[in-house]
Amino acid sequence: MLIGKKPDIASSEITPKSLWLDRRRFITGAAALGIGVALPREAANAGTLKFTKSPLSTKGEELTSLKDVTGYNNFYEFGTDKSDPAAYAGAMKTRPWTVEISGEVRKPVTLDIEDILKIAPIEERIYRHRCVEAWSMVVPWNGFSLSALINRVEPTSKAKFVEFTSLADSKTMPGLLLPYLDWPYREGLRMDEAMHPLTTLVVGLYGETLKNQNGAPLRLVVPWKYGFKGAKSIVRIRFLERQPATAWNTANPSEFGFYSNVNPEVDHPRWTQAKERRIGDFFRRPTLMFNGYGEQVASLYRGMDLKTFF
Ligand SMILES: Nc1nc2c(c(=O)[nH]1)N[C@H]1C(S)=C(S)[C@@H](COP(=O)(O)O)O[C@H]1N2
Ligand SMILES: [Mo]
Repeated sequence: MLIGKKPDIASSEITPKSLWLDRRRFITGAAALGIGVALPREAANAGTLKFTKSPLSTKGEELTSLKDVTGYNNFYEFGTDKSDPAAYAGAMKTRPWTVEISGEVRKPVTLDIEDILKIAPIEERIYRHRCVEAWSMVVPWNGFSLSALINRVEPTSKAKFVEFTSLADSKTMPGLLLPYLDWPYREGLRMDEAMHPLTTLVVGLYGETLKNQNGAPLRLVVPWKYGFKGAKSIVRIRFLERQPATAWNTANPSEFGFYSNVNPEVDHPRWTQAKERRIGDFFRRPTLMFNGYGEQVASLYRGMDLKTFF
C-alpha cells in the first residue's frame, strides 16, 4: 500500500518493527528446531484467527481450559486413549486439504480449505460439549453455520439427509488397523438439523486454527447432540435422499442411535446419561435435555418419540 507513495523505500523499512522482531524470534526458534527458515512471514502468525463473537454463544458457563480441550480427546483413528490424539495426530497432513461436496445438490464442488475459510465470517461460538461417555466441556469454538455452505451448493428437493466423512489415511492413522469402527468415520444429520444455525463448521478454537487432535482443518459441532456426531477432519459432505449409515450406529445400533440428542431420560445401555462430569470438576452435575439447547431445537423433534429415535 505504501509502495505507491514512496517507491524508493525498502520493504524492510516500511514493515513495522514489531513484525520483524517477531519474525526474528520465530526464525531463531525454527532454526533451533532444525526447521528450514525459508518460510513466508505469514507463517509466524499461522494459527491465529480473526473472529467476531456470536450471539449464539452459551452464557454463564466457565470455559474448559485450552489444555484439557486439546489434551483430552476422542479421535479413534489415532488410538482410544484420551491422550493418543494429542500424541499422534500431529502426523496427519492438513494442507493441502479439499472437501468434496456431492450428491443431491445443483452445484457439486470440491472446495479447497482456504476457500471454505472464506465462505462466511468466522465467529466465536461458546457451546457445551457433551460426550456420550458422560463427560462434558465448554469450548469456545471458531467457525460458522453449516447452512452457509449448504446454501452455496443448492440442495435439490431430494436432499433429505447430509453425510459427513472423515479422512482415513492408513499412513498416519494407526487406529485404522483396529476394528473399533468401520472406517472411514461417518456421521449424518437430517437436513433441518444440518440447516439449524447452531450446527457449526468448526475451523478453530480459542482463537487459533484447530489442532489436529480436535479435527483440523475442518470438523462439525452440533451442540445439542452427543459429541460423536461431530465428525473430525472432514473430507466429504454428501447430500442424500435416505438416512445414511453412521460409523457408531453401524458398530453398535443398540448403543448409538442416529439422532443422538443429549437426553438425560434415555440411558446408554451400559451407563446413565442423567448426569455428567464437567472436565475439571470433581462432582457430577445433572445433564440438560438437548444439552441445554432445547429452546432452540426442541421444535425439530415435535411429534417424535425420542426414546425410539434416540
Ligand atoms: N473422525 C472422528 N471424529 C470424531 C471422533 C473420532 O473418533 N473420529 N470422536 C467423536 C467423539 S466420541 C467426540 S466426544 C468428539 C470429541 O471432540 P474433541 O476431542 O474435540 O473434544 O469428536 C467426535 N468426532
Ligand atoms: Mo464422545
